[in-house]
Amino acid sequence: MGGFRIREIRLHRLTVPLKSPFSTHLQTVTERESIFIEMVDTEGVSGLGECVAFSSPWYTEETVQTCWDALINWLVPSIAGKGINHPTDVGHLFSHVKGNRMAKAALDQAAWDLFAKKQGMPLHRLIGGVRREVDAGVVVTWTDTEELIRKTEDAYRIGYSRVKIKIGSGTDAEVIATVIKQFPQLLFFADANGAFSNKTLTELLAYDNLGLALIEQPFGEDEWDRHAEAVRQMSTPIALDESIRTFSDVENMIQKKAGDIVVLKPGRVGGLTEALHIHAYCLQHGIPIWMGGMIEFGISKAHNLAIATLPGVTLPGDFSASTHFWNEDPVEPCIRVSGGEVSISERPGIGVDLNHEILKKYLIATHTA
Ligand code: OSB
Ligand code: MG
Repeated sequence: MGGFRIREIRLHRLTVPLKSPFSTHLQTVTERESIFIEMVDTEGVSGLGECVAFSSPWYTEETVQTCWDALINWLVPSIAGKGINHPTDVGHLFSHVKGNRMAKAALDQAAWDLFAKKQGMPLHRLIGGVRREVDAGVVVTWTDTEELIRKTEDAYRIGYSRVKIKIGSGTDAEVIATVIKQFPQLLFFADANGAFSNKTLTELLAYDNLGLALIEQPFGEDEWDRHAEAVRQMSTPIALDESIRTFSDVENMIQKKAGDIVVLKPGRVGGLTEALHIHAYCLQHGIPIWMGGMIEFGISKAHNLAIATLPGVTLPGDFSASTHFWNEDPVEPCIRVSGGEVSISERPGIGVDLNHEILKKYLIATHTA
């Protein structure tokens, strides 16, 4: 019941400028390139997915171009015209393609959205969500203390209850301590994106006992032992982001005690099917999860919001209003933050549609199969 047969898969490749540059020690992002997937079944029902790779490999090995190639040459052809009884079938149809998880995730997501629509059910209900509202959280990038304080104050005024501050190897821990003291009502995360990779643990220890709710990814993605040492020596919880590329990375984290918390990015681990697998495993092991962001559009954010309604997703994720990054997000409705929360759509599927008017302004290529 509720299965479908794929009639057509449309790829929309687009580039949208960010409202303001997103600068970290790794990269400055000024425009966001992406691939949207529209999967249409024989009855004309469609599902949406979004590829979260970046234009260049500064954050992950995959890029928009590697995803575009993998999708067109291998992934789309292996599911075109196929009957799908359940979205978990999609992963099996990809079993002959190694890696390329970001490309796979976009199709996996589209299949889940389509499947939920066929059931006439919102995705969050289909997967067992327990919340109708999700806490909003915003990320702050900054170059000087003044900018950090101004942006934190803006976040507080808009109603965010959680602020994620990007830190780099040159960041002064005292500055972070000052901001935390200035906004006692806010929950603070610090995201290092591996900046402590060529530093000593002593330098990281300066960030302990500042009042941070967690420190995200202090070391490199493969530095399990160094993360385990940080977990042993610090009272601030360590959350792993870049290190969590697959289910077995989560097993590794738990076995090696290399992290206290998982930052889940479904678009990076291969999609919702793999994300649900990780979620169930973390719940079983008492490991908190929160939903990470990658400067996405409303399709990926809607998929992530559905997962954020699950039990055990207890910490506020990277869910800011669409207007935080975008003048125009090519989907509707846009994400709104009200009273520090985002409400979850009760429409079937992920609850967002393409805004073709906006999309066509930013399209750079299309492919239909
Ligand atoms: O490390 O969480 C990260 C953006 C791009 C790549 C990596 C990261 C981020 C963010 C943005 O921190 C969070 C968001 O989308 O709100
Ligand atoms: Mg991160």
